[in-house]
Amino acid sequence: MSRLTIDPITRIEGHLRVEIKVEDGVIREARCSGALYRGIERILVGRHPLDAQRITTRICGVCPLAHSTAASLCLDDALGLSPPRNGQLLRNLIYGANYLHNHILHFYHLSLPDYLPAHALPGVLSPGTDEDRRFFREETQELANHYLAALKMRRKAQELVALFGGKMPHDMSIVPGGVTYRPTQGEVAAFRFRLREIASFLEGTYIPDLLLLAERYHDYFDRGKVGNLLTFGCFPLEGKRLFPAGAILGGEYMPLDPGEIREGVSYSWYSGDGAVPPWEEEAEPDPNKEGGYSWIKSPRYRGEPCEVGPAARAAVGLQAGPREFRELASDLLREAGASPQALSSTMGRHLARGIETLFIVRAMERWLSELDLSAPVATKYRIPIEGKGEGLTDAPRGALGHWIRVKEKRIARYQVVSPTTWNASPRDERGVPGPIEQALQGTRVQGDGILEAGRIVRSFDPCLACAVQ
Ligand code: NFE
Repeated sequence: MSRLTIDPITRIEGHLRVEIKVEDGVIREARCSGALYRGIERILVGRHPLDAQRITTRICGVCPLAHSTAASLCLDDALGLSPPRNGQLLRNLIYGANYLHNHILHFYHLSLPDYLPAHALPGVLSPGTDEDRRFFREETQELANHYLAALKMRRKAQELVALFGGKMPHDMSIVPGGVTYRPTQGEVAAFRFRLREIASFLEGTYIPDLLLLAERYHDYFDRGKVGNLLTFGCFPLEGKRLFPAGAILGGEYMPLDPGEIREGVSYSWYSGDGAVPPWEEEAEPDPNKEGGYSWIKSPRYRGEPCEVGPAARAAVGLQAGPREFRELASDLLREAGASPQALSSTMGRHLARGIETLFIVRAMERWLSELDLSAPVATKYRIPIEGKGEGLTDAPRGALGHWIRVKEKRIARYQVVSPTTWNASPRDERGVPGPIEQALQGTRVQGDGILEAGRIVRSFDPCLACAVQ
């Protein structure tokens, strides 16, 4: 049996360490490890409740809007607030822009290098091998050109955030009760212009590139599978979410019951054992814990490890989403020659990201046209002496939850369970591996496994800055 440690396996977004054991050309065992402790939840205790939104946006430079949104939903709940329709639309537009940025970044800059020869992208961290390259020379050149074009599109997506939300990465706009800023007519026009440019890039470049990748690497619809899927849904408007919440366990769709979320630390460097609801968790850091191999905890839904992210949103959307989504997802699945069951796979995740990126950009064009620039964008609030709140949304990488307890007008407890906590979690108290570990185990590999493991793990778009708090 050979043993390989890939550290870091992530191109940016913190350091994820993955260890695989390969025997007879198959990954027999995989372990994911988050090597950095943050302590953000502890920093929050004793502070003013509104600090939760300002501080948690600093968790991550890639998805700060996700934490801004989850914290604001959490404080909306604790303070009993309902943002006006205009505030909801603006929140969705700002957050949607961050989704567009994240998915273009993931496809072109974090994943494509896994499939292109190293010489095509000089200076980019390559998997260390040029095996299994399946594009013609002209296609390789074109994809490398699109790698550069995508950098411009990312800048435009960041400009969208800046127009309504303030300069990235620290938006100043999404707050409890709505947003802080009512854009001008000119800013709406500037937003619309950039959004159309991004939509053209998605339709004319990203989706064709994605379908080409899916065609050449079609076998990756059978690699890196998980099975159980979970989403909290996202982009609420008047009580309905553009992507519905729900789970698929053992192939069965079910609506979300947040009371079924537990977080365990059996193999994590924290005191304690067993699994508790996040809002009751009191685990203390314990770097010398016997059997521990990660700072990431092990969230479970109904006791099961669940993959979160675009595959979960697409699979649940196909069951319970709007008709436009079901049609778009079915069309692109058909074009890629894949079934809905193949969404939870290496290539399925890439395809699901493409489907939702198109769906989101179309929804954003609609939301923009619905803005009323003379109507309020926020509601007033009062800090309660005691209270509790829950903020559930989906971040680009999957289900994100924030939970708060307020006592004497101060934060008594704050918990964050982020997408990569779900996906990169270690084994739980029953010894069941986390989703990425499951996706790796059983995979047939050519050499030492570095190529296949990189492609599989990076299809989840792991972010370690978010995974450990
Ligand atoms: Ni740091 Fe994030 C997203 C969140 S992933 S990128 O998407 O929350 O754990």
